[in-house]
Amino acid sequence: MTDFSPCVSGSECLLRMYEEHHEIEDYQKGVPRWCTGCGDNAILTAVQRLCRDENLVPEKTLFVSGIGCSSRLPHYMNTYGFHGIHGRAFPIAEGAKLARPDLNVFVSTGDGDCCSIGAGHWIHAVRYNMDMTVMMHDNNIYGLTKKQASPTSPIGLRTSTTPRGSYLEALNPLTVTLGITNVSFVAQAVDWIPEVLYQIVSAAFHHKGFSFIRILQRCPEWLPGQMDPWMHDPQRVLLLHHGDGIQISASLARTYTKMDEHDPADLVRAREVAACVDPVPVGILYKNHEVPCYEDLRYDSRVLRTARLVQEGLEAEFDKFTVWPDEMAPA
Ligand SMILES: Cc1ncc(C[n+]2csc(CCOP(=O)(O)OP(=O)(O)O)c2C)c(N)n1
Ligand code: SF4
Ligand SMILES: [Mg+2]
Repeated sequence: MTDFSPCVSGSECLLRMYEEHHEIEDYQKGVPRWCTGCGDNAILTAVQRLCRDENLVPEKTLFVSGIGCSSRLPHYMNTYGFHGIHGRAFPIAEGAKLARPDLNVFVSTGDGDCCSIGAGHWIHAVRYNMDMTVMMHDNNIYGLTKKQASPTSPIGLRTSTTPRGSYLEALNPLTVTLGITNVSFVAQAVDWIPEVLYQIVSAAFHHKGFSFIRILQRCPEWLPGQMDPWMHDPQRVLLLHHGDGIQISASLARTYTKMDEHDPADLVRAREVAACVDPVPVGILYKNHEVPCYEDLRYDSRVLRTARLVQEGLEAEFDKFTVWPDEMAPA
């Protein structure tokens, strides 16, 4: 909240308000290049709203991504951003968080980026449990590279790499994440229910630890109609609600009548719910505040890795390998 008490003049108050209070436009940048109807637009809107509602300082906020349509998200945030390399969003985000634990770190990754090339990093990132909000945009396909099968493509899906239909059962990112040591937050959202998507992104942001959200995301360009069965039939969506999870508004309850009270502290039940694909469970599956964050184990998080500290550390390391002329050698 803005503190006006020490202001010496009205103009200073106004200046302070201008500096400290942010509108949604303050987080918006450029015009998204995603296709019309792409679910990535809804995800972008949800995080921009969250930044506005939490009044996040843009200079203390970082969006990291890998490669893919979904990974373009940092370009549209007026914060710091790192459009990384394919499958490597997690190690980049982890490095940033370790060096600068004061930053709000968000990650956007695709189903290919996270579950194919980045799968090794995904497993270890869950185990390291560093404090960041992860949005896995799952459109069941490689969108950017024009319709190759991804690990989450359903069996039988015809793609450019599986013209006769994919042969394997889809990987379930929720059950995988829930099986990894130190898992601390897992949720599922869908791009077409913005009210719940927003609540989940907000809960993930407030959870201290690695908050993994799988978001079912429409790709009308390569898989038109892929999510229609769930989007057009509210009976095929199971809303998970709880005092420590998401709240269902009266208007939402009128449309989505299939609901379950699910306690996010119950890991065994979370794994059962996560295995269900129809109806698709939407809500917070698991939350555990007790898992330590790697950055807290490694460092006193109050010590910021400032440019000066980093430079001193690097110089000390280089000095170990310096061959000094005799007269200059340190005593
Ligand atoms: C090392 C490497 N391998 C392959 C690629 C090509 N490539 C770019 S994006 C992509 C898949 C993207 O799919 P996904 O992560 O699901 O993102 P989407 O485009 O669907 O949002 C691939 C294979 C690459 N850029 N780098
Ligand atoms: S190709 Fe698919 S995922 Fe990529 S921008 Fe278009 S609709 Fe979105
Ligand atoms: Mg994809």
